[in-house]
Order: sequence, then structure tokens, then C-alpha cells
Amino acid sequence: MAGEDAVLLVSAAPERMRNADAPWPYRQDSDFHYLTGFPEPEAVLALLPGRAHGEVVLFCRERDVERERWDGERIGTDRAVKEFRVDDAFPIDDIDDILPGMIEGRARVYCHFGREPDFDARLLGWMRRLRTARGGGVVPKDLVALGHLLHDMRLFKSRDELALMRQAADVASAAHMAAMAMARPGVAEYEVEGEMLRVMRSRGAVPAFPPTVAGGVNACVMHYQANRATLRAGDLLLIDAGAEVECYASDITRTFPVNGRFSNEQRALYDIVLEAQHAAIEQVRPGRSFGAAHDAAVRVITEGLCALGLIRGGADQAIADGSYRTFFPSKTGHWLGLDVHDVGDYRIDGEPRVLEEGMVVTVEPGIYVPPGETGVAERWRGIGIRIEDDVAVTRAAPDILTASVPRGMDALEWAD
Ligand SMILES: [Mn+2]
Repeated sequence: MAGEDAVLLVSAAPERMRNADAPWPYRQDSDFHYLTGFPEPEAVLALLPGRAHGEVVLFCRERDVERERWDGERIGTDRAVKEFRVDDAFPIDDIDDILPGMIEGRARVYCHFGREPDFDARLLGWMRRLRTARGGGVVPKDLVALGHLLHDMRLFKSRDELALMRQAADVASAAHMAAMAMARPGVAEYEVEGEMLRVMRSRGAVPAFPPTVAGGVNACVMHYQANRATLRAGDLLLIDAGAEVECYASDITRTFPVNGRFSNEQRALYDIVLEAQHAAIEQVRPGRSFGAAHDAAVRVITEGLCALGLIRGGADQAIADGSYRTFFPSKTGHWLGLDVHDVGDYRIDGEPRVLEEGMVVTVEPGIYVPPGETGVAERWRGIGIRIEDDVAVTRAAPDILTASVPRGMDALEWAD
């Protein structure tokens, strides 16, 4: 695709500091992981079509007994070749001397630029080195943004990738069910969060993003992450949490009554969201447009809110003028993969993308009645409900990877 006269360069994610000299837990760059599976920082992958000594070249840290005593084992260049299926590996410290010669004479460099300032600076340094080389090196004419090419590949999940995503979905499902089992009036949101993190870590996974554990009115804050409040009888609890397994994400939301019983208003709105989700999931099929699920959810939610009197003037008008967004301001889903909001174009030439086998999307309609929304009767205000599942596009029916977490109202109610 890139051509024989191209070179492709991708850098590992740098270590990032949380504060002072305390780092964040390391997470590999998704593109770099996709292409190499190599888990360390300070590495660069070079794909060099036609190179006689090997087309797949990795620059990485060398073994270093003294450093490894402090920071743990490094893979090193020898094992990189043996275990990560690269043709050739060199010490990252030598990259400035070696890489410019590898780039020389090639017409195009595919890479990310404008993302990591350090990588941008190094890339320009290699170009400068090439230009000022003895005899004057042949500098590539074009720097090409790698995103489109690579991210279109990432959009289609292989069988192995789907297996990992199923694992990530299973871990998140277990975490959600543990949360349901312990949520009670008087329990703090962070206690529920802690239980979910315990379940994820006990299975070797990590959270794919900071969980939202939002009791009552907090559910109306779309990205609530404070998780500080205490759960109260009569409130709903909205939990949006996902697990990550070998860098592959899951993303699940459930909303259920803290005291085991939906109120009439909660029940009425929940019923609409669940029906909207069913209608949306029906659209996750090959040949349907990405936007079809959202359109289906908007239709069900708007008609439901009209029937309950929260929207006046008819569903067609509320959809046409967008006023339904007072209660449903988000989209119904996103691509899911190595990133929770995964890469891949949603539109091609202005038209919504058509779904194909191997794509994975989330389906997450919701109703959020803002607490200050004086246009509706007070009894509706402050209710926030979202139901989110991860769905793979298959030739047959939509494959709900997260179906084991209950979402029917009967299954979410309990009595002491
Ligand atoms: Mn989501």
C-alpha cells in the first residue's frame, strides 16, 4: 500500500510522569503495539520494503545489568529478533547514526507527526543529518501522515483480536456484576469503583479508562469521575467502566436502582433506553451505515419522551430541530479496539461509513434529564440512564460481546 520506495516509522509511547519523578503506569502506543507487540518505551519500528538485510527493523534499549537492577528486565536486541518477529534490531542509542542511511533514497516517509514533540524533533534531525551527509544524501520528498493507512487496518479486527476483545469484555462483565452485588444505600461510589478495580486486577487486566460510578443526579454529568458521593435509596447508579486486556478495551455501562427497585419514573425512562438499545443493536450489521444505530436510538428515545410528555410538539419536529438533545446529547456509539474510542474514519467522502464484518462498535443510548431542566415536571429531573454494550459486526446476527451483564429490569431488581 505504501509502496516499495516508502519507509514507515512508528515510535513507542514515552514514559510519562504523573508528578515529580513518579511515572504513570506505562501504556504502549496503540499503533506501535499493533505493529510490534513490543511492550517497552524507547523503541522505534522502521518498515523498509525491499531492504536486503530485513524489512522489519526495531530500535530498542540494550540489556543493561546496572539499569535492570533498578527498573527490571529489558528485552534487548537479541530477544527482540527471536521473540517479536523483527528481522533486525539495533540499540536505540545508535538510531541517529543508523536510521538516516536507511531512509536515504526513499521517496516517502510514513509516520505520525505533530503528536509527540520528541519524535517530531528526532525525525527532523534525521532529515537534517541526511541533507548534510557527506556527498549530500537523497532526502525523501514527502512526509505522509500514517494515520489513514494504519487506522483503516485497525478498524477491522482479526480473529485473534476479537478473542482478546472478548476477554476484555468478560473481565469488565465480571467487574460490573461484582458492582451490582455490592451497591447498596450507604455505600460510597469509590467503594464500588474499588471493587471493580479489584476484579479487573485479579484477572490480570487494567481499567481501560477511569470508571464513572455515578449515583443519582451525578449520572447526568456525562463524564463524571469524581466518584466521591454516597449512594442513596431511591437513586439509580450509573456505572461506565471497561477493562483492558493486552491493550484491547471493553466499554460497558449499566444503570440500576441502588435499593433494588425502580421508581415509576425511572422505570418509564429505563424502558425507553432499553428499547432504544435493542433497536440500535439491530442496525449493527454489514451494509448498514454507522449512523443507522444512532438514528434508530434517537427515534425510539424521542417518541418515548413525547409519549411521557417530556418533549412537546411531536417526535418528527424534535428530531428535525434537534431539541431531543436536551435529554440525549451524545452519540449512540463509537469504534472500539486498542483505544476505547478507537481509530478509523466515521465518514468517507462526507458519507457515514458502511459497517463491515470485523468492525466493533459500542451501542450506548441514554436519557439524561438535567436536574435544572424546568421544562419538565420535577419528578423526572436528575434521572440519568445509559445502557452500553460492545457489539461486533458479523455476517450473522450482531455479536454482543458483553451480553452476560444483565440489563433487563427484572434482573436488576431485588428484594431484601
Ligand atoms: Mn463508550
